[in-house]
Amino acid sequence: MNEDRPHRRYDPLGGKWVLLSPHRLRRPWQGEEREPDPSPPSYDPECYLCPGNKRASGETNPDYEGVYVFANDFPALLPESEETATQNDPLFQSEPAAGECHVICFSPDHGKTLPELNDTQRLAVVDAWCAETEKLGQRYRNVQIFENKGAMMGCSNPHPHGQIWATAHIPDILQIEEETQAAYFAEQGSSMLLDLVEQEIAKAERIVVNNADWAAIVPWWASWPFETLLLPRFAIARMPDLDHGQRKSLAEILGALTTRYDNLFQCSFPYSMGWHGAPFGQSETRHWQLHAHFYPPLLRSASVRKFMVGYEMLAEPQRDLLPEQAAEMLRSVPDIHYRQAS
Ligand code: H2U
Ligand code: ZN
Repeated sequence: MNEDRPHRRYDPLGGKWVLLSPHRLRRPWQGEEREPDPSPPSYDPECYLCPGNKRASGETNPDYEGVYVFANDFPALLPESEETATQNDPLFQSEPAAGECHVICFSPDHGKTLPELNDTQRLAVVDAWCAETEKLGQRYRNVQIFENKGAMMGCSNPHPHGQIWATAHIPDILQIEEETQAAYFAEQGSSMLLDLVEQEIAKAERIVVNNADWAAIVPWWASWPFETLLLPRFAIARMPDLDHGQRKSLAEILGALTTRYDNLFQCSFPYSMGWHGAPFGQSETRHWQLHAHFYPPLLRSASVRKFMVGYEMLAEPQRDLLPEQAAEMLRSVPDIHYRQAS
């Protein structure tokens, strides 16, 4: 295949196509010349997530020292209480949606996001993700862990934090991944993402970083310019099943990946990231492989982003930069965070 020519690549996990137009932008570029962002303060008296500060609800945060999880004051979902009727009209269907929303502060330090925390602090975040998933998984089918980072992604506050939404229903994207992985397992007799991670490590062209347990790749079918998929190299369906060693190596690779993101354009790299694992209450999970998606919006600099508009909204995602080039760019930046280096 001539990869300089427009072509489409298939996403076997998401069950969709992406259009590649690499001839539009053949060579990798350097980020614009600019001053690196200054470090934010480690405490902001106006921040509703800093320790000891008042939240919008009027509640005061404790003087927390590590990770701090609290029930979202403006939850998108409510625990099952009043029955909302299911409606089966073919044109106007509806069903009740019960759930819970929590906020997770990664650190009391207002100015340190994942790449600037140390491995012990990142491990505490991983442990909290596992504990919350395990707890909520006893009551809900899906526990969605995610982090919205940066104003460009609509994040309301720079304090390092993520969110956890647990739902009684299985959301659409999880349902698609359930079906694509189950179909692959039925046809191939093996796990799609376990097969993929070993092939990607052997090929090496789309790897960003890897260690003995994990690999971060720019997927063959990535639609965002610097999109990555974080994959375990061992079979595992759900986050709470990670053992201590696998959590430690996860904390390390999370640091390595997000450091490379920040170093690419010397800015606090915006993204939405989140974890996907087997829905709870389902015993057959051999086809399911835990993984995280990182979707960063930036394209050529700290301020120039890719817009998913026009053709993307109406037809299918399109990209110019090859995933192989994006992986190469992320591999070639230093592995020490630029703020620590300067
Ligand atoms: P972002 O991750 O998009 O910045 O959202 C932060 C969440 O924090 C958001 O869901 C919640 C908002 O509802 N929040 C509180 O629970 N309490 C507050 O005092 C402000 C924000
Ligand atoms: Zn803060």
